[in-house]
Amino acid sequence: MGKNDKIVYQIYPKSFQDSDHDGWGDIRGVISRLDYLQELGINYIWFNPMMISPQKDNGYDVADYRALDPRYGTMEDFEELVREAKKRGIDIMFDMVFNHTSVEHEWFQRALAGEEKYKNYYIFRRGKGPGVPPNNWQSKFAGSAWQYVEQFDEYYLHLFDVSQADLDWTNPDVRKECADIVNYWRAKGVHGFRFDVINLISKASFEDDPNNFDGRQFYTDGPKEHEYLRELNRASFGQDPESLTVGEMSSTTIENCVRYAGEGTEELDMVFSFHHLKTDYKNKKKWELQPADFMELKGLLTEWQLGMQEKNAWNALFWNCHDQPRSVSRFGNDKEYRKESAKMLACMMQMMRGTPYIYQGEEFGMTNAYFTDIQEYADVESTNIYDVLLKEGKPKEEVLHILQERSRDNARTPMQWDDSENGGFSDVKPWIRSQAGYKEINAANDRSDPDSIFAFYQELIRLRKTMPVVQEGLFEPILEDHTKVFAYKRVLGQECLIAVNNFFGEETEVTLPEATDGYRVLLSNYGRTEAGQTIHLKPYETLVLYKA
Ligand code: TEU
Repeated sequence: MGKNDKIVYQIYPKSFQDSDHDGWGDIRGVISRLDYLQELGINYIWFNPMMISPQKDNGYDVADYRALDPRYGTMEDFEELVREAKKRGIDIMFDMVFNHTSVEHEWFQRALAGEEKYKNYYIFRRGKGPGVPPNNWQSKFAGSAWQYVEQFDEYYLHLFDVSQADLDWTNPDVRKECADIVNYWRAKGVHGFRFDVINLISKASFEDDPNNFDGRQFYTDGPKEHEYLRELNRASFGQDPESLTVGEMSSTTIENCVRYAGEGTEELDMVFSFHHLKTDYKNKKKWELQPADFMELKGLLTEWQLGMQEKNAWNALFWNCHDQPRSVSRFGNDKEYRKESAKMLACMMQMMRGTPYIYQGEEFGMTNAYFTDIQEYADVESTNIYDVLLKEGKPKEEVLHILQERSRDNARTPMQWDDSENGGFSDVKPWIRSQAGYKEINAANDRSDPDSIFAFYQELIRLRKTMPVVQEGLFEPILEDHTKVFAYKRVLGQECLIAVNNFFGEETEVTLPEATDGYRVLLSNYGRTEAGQTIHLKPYETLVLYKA
């Protein structure tokens, strides 16, 4: 499958590099930064959607799957990008948004115009009575998941924004269209595909959620999921031995993921699951804050490592993406221990079994944006929830604080290349404000330090590419009861690697289950060169030991 030595770098194209002075990132901007990515060592780039879109949800509302939004560039620019990336040993992964389309998509427009064929591409249902939607499901972006269409006296389903209408995957024409779109991009030289919320495409039924939750139990990991994925695989990327695929799995289970990403199940190569990124949700609610529950985090990561490994299935390894606040602000300390904790988090994640994903800016410790005014936010989820929380009676200061911790825009601010205007992203006002701290936190500044976070990432990537134990070793948790440290082994034949990670800003001690004779230090964020069986760890210390 060729996934073992892959390291994927995620580019949020709107915020990576502007080359044509419109405050909006573009493909030529990416081309100008390929040398940087080659130096980092990654071998795949995942791009968030760059197709034609009204941008209600930053490109996840696709209006034409085969055309690039001209703000990103032309098809020629894209072809050049594919060639230039390939020269540097880098492949391209595209984002396929197949649970829904924009309501501006031709299919939806033709549906509205009364063409039965296209109406059947979507999920239209009668309401329960005048003004009452078909069921009580809630949109993930707040409010009912149903939108009334007067001329049909029916509602259409939108699990996300009202401008994102869900496709009806029970319709074989829809499934064929999606496979054709994948094949279209394959012909352009794209080998990688990330499938957006792909475990929501099979809806089990349309009944009311009896528990008054959002309805997810009826549309998550639905009855035909595995069948649809196998069909898509066979009809498209499965024909490419070089393909690399990942499914974004919302609120999923290990039981389903061992099939989505199992060896030989002919579905996908790997999955993104999000349970570990909810350990700082109070009562499982995204908009209620609490510090991350370390033991829960450790337990979940361990459970997913073991559960997937047992069935020969494969995880994507990640802390960050365009939907998540920055990990160093969330699970580390973005002030006095920013460098140490950024390195520790990276090492802890990337030495596990799976394929690492690095989100732009993570490689030099970008932090949350800490916007102080609602006007600075662009994300539809953030602006919607702002209104909802105010209506619920929360004071404005508190709501702004919640957004500082939880908004997706924390990850979406312009890439901080250097200390020039807007962090070197653009010389005109960017579509979203640059972070206040870019003069200090930027790639150039980080790299001027011999102990840079960037250099640490380079080393992690080098280990992934060259060491079979990192690629294939079995994961084995150790020190499971330690309340400050996440430690594990990776074992392959005689080879053994031990990773020890202090998650806290205080010193702590560990005693490993075995003597460390024969082990050497492979990686340290404190310049440690040797370690005995008992180790006194510094704040946010990470350490990797290795024995052949
Ligand atoms: O996200 C799916 C998703 O459910 C979440 O990550 C969501 O953004 C968050 O939990 C809301 O609280 C994917 C994309 O990654 C995201 O950017 C899109 O907005 C969404 O699908 C719709 O396409």
